[in-house]
Amino acid sequence: TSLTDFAFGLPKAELHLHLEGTLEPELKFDLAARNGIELAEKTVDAVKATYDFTDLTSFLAVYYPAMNVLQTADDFHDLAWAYLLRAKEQGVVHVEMFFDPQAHTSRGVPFGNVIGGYRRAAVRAESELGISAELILCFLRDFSAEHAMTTLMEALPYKAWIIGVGLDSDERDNPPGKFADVFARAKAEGFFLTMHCDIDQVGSVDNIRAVIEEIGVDRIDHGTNIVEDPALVALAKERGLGFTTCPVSNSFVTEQMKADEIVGLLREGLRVTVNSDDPAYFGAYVGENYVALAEQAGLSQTDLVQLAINSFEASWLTPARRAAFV
Ligand code: ES4
Ligand code: ZN
Repeated sequence: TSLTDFAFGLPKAELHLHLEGTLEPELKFDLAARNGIELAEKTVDAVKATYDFTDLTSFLAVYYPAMNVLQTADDFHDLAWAYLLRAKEQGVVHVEMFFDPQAHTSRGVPFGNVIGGYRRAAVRAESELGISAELILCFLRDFSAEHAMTTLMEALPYKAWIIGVGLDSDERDNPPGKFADVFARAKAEGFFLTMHCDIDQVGSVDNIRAVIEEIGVDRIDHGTNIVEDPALVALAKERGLGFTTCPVSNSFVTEQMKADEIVGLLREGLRVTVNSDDPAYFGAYVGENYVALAEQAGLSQTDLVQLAINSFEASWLTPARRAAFV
């Protein structure tokens, strides 16, 4: 349809994308063969049959074990490169990609393999695809604050390759304040800050308040439960905070896309963006997320243009580089 063509053709930034969430079953088989790993599921259909998520916990229980096939720098490069080729087809011209180093270092993979491979793909994207690509180091919130701090120290030699830090994984009993010191140190080192405030988590709106008022984030990942507190919505608007929403992801980890919340915030003038989160698992890359939201909420082409403009305005591009896009 023309809506699909329009959505895919729009130049856009993707700001909420987990590289480990781009592992398609076909590449998983290739990497397993290369590394001599035996997989329980033998066919693409058998792998996809395990993508039967009802909430965040059941998603994460599939997501982490799949990463065992990622071992060498080439593996990480190939994963990111496959994503960047898909992103190109979806109109992505700038991307800020999350990666989860602790999911790899905790199973014995050197930090350098992870970032070395990802960085090589990011550099290649600029020269071969015309996509500017940056990396955001995400801490796992169900690991300790000490482990996060150790990971931040491991990352400092690679500071020039990392634009910001984030926080993901299981939000229950792992509120933002647990990582206040880590994020204060990251800010002092010059990193931009963002944190996940996942959909409908216990105490979600309290966590959103904390990331804004206590952590001082530059952006919020998901965060649409902010609609429960109009005063906080007003503050986020005043600060021009970006929200990286992921409609199709929402429909997997809750029962719906949360289109009313996303579009409501967009209409109120907040810097709402649309992204794919874990596209290999949720079956939708960023263009498909624009289309899904547009169809669900009856968005116009003008609305889609606003979402694309927001994606650059909420990005961490320097003003000079941003001006090349908007
Ligand atoms: C994630 Cl949907 C979601 N929530 C929290 N952490 C994540 N890591 C990858 N996808
Ligand atoms: Zn996410």
